[in-house]
Amino acid sequence: AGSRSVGETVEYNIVGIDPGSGHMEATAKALEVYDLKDWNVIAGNGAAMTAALKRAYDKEEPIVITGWNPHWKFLKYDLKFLDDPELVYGDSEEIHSIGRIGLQKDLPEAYEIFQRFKWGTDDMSEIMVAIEDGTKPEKAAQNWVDANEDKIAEWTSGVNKVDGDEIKLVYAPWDSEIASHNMMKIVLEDMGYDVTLTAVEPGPMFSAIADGGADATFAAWLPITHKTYVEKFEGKLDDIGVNMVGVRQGLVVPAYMEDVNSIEDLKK
Ligand code: PBE
Repeated sequence: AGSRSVGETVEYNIVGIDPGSGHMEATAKALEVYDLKDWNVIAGNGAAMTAALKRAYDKEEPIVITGWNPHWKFLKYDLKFLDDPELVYGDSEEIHSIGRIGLQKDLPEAYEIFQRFKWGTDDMSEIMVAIEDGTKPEKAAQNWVDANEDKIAEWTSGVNKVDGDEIKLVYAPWDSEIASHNMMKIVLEDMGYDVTLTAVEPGPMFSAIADGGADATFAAWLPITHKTYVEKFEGKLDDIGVNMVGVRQGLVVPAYMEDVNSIEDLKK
């Protein structure tokens, strides 16, 4: 294998995820910016991507995926982000909580909680790993909630409970967002809300908030990942605040691919 290029060893394929995700848009751009003409990005979804990663990893075969952190794959496998000197995938990203216009007026208690909502990458990872290990998302989220009363009190203390007010949360079912939305569903239910959780594709996730069909999402990765959506719906989304800092997306390979450390190395 020594004389083969990285591209040859993986048939010039990058294993991507769902078509509307920020990952896919950024990766299409990366192929242009780094002049990777021979390369393709295979669309799929998060589960197909992690299945392909597991197959390759178990045999110590090369693979290039679109990846993000927090994600359980970084705890289960020894992986690395490829350097991105042109910052196509951004540097460090943040996850924002986004509401529909009018949410603060209509559901002020929930809005107050969303303004204060902030947690760490370790918190989200804990729920993600439990789910990957076979715990149901609702149960994994409940376990985290039960173990983190102090943290949740920072978001909810002094906020009045409500009596069955309906609230609709919407999210794209990436592993990270399955964790956060199941967690927030429980927090809101404990505050008296009747919560509907709906998983949709990324485009409909943003359009549902923009047209008022859904109340909030905690899945907006910015400033780069979901820039296009936020610009498309400018003026129709309420950017409530940052719920997590220090998150990252990019191209990811197993650490055993020792000669591949930068996206530029894919050209060799
Ligand atoms: N992700 C995880 C999403 C955002 C959250 C990086 C896979 C994406 O749109 O690419």
